[in-house]
Amino acid sequence: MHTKKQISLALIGEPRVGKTTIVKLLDEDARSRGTTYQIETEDISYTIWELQTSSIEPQRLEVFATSFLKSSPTFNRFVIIVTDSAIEDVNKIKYSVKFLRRTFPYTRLAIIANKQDLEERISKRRIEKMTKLPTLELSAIKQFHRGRLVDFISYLIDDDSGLEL
Ligand SMILES: Nc1nc2c(ncn2[C@@H]2O[C@H](COP(=O)(O)OP(=O)(O)OP(=O)(O)O)[C@@H](O)[C@H]2O)c(=O)[nH]1
Ligand SMILES: [Mg+2]
Repeated sequence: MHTKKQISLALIGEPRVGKTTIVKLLDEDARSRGTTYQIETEDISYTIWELQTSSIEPQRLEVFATSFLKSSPTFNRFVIIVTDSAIEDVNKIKYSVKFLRRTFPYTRLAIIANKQDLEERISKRRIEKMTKLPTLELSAIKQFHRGRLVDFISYLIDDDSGLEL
């Protein structure tokens, strides 16, 4: 029997940084199932979680972390910190990384430096130097950036993402 690989991605970040726009860039028809989106490809079933950091109360984060960790196989889950790449938000990341590492053990972390089309954005190079985490520069409102996002996901999951199109 052919079983699909299950991948879970959590997009975590401050309000309005572009988390939902990123999901829609991947698949404009992504089906929302309450707090998650589902994207099906031929070989992979993606569950994408969105979590707004400013609404994190310890208790809510605990609920989120518990269900995220429980519902995803250890080596197939990823936490992606989304930033709008403005200095104020990027400065918060160093702290969030430490915190997220503790909250999501054995989970690969990465960063999406979104809104690169706007003025005064922090570069991938600076963010990677600061966090030691793989970082993607993106403008999620630009349809032609979809390929970069798909490539980044393939790189993270170390496989063909099946999301080309
Ligand atoms: N200029 C620019 N605007 C963007 C980009 N990505 C998203 N936006 C805009 O930013 C706003 C917020 O985007 P959302 O995707 O709703 O952000 P979110 O992180 O899901 O927000 P919450 O769910 O409220 O936490 C929208 O008006 C988007 O069109 C980008 O790369 N560049
Ligand atoms: Mg949203």
